[in-house]
Amino acid sequence: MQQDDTTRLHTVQQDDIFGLQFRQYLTTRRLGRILRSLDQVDSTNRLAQSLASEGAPEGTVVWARHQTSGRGRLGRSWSSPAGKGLWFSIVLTPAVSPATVSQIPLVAAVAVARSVVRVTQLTPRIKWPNDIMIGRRKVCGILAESRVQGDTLEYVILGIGLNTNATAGDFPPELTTTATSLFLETGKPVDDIALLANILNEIELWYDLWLERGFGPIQEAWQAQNSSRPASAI
Ligand code: BT5
Repeated sequence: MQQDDTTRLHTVQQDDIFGLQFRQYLTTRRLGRILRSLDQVDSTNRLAQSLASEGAPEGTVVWARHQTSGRGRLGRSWSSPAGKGLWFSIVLTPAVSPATVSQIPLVAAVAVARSVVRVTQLTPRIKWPNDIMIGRRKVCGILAESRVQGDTLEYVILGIGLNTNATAGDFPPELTTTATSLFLETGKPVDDIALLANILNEIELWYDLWLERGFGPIQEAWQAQNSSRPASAI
């Protein structure tokens, strides 16, 4: 772990205001029970990876208000303006074959899309395999990075970037016609703490379902989400 990560790491305690508010909404057994909250980090995926390699338990979440080097897939970057979105990563240690790891972004996409529907009444669409779109604009990107030793999956870092309160001027010029945020779509400010807890609740439900019953229910939910039916009707 880099030195400045350690100095800025903060584990949410029951007794601080942020922790109380977050825990009021959180109904999970594992996800988010350990939450590392930072003002700034290069990449929450990079820090979560470092924590996982030091033995951080399943469900550990790293959340930053600002990422200076947020990453996408294949070396692409993820724009993460301060306080304008949810930029977070979850440590997962599923007892599954490494071959099934590619399903995890879709598990997360189904869960995030359902939370977005519940909180905003918007109708997001999941673009295979890891984007959530509102109309033709991207509101959320998902990046799963895993560590495999031999045939064993050691951990997966599930990184999620969701534009919540960003306005058009918060995006770099190349994204102004392709990106959107929940605020831009609804005109209403988003309570990031409540939404983060809500998303973690939903991811745990779908992740447990996936562990128990495999990809079938996820695929059905994805297809239903992308048909004209609202996700709440699934
Ligand atoms: C993704 O990659 O969409 C995965 C993004 C994952 C970001 C999260 S934030 C928390 C965690 N920590 C990290 O360091 N990363 C994860 P990809 O499919 O490769 O899409 C990247 C492309 O999306 C870029 O090349 C841009 O075109 C576009 N993009 C970048 N930032 C965006 C934003 N904020 N909103 C919408 N589109 C964006």
